[in-house]
Amino acid sequence: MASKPPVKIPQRPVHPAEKEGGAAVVLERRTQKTKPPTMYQVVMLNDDYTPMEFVVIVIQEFFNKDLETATQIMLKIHLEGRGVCGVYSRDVANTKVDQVMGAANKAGHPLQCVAEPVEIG
Ligand code: TYC
Repeated sequence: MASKPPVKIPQRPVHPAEKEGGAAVVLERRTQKTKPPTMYQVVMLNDDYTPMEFVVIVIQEFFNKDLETATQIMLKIHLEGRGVCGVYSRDVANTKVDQVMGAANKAGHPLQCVAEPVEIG
């Protein structure tokens, strides 16, 4: 039976200074770690024309809320003028806005929603 070729074990990269017998280069850990990405809240706005039922369906469908939670969010928007439907990375938040606006336009409702950065600290 033919013998298997030797297995190559990956070696850590060696700095040329080490090979020369010189001191290895030591990188110090940065004190400031990479900051987490800005998150975006998708805020839905009140208007006088979009039916409450439509808003509840949209919140359930695009923000994965159950009927009770969606109804609470809709009522908050209705009473206070605006309400947060969810918090996401920038791309996901913008996609949610597009989905909501697309569904509202298709149904002929003036429903508006926006993505805004979440303040931290
Ligand atoms: N104010 C609307 C009405 O009375 C309901 C509504 C709620 C509309 C939330 C938009 O984001 C909204 N039919």
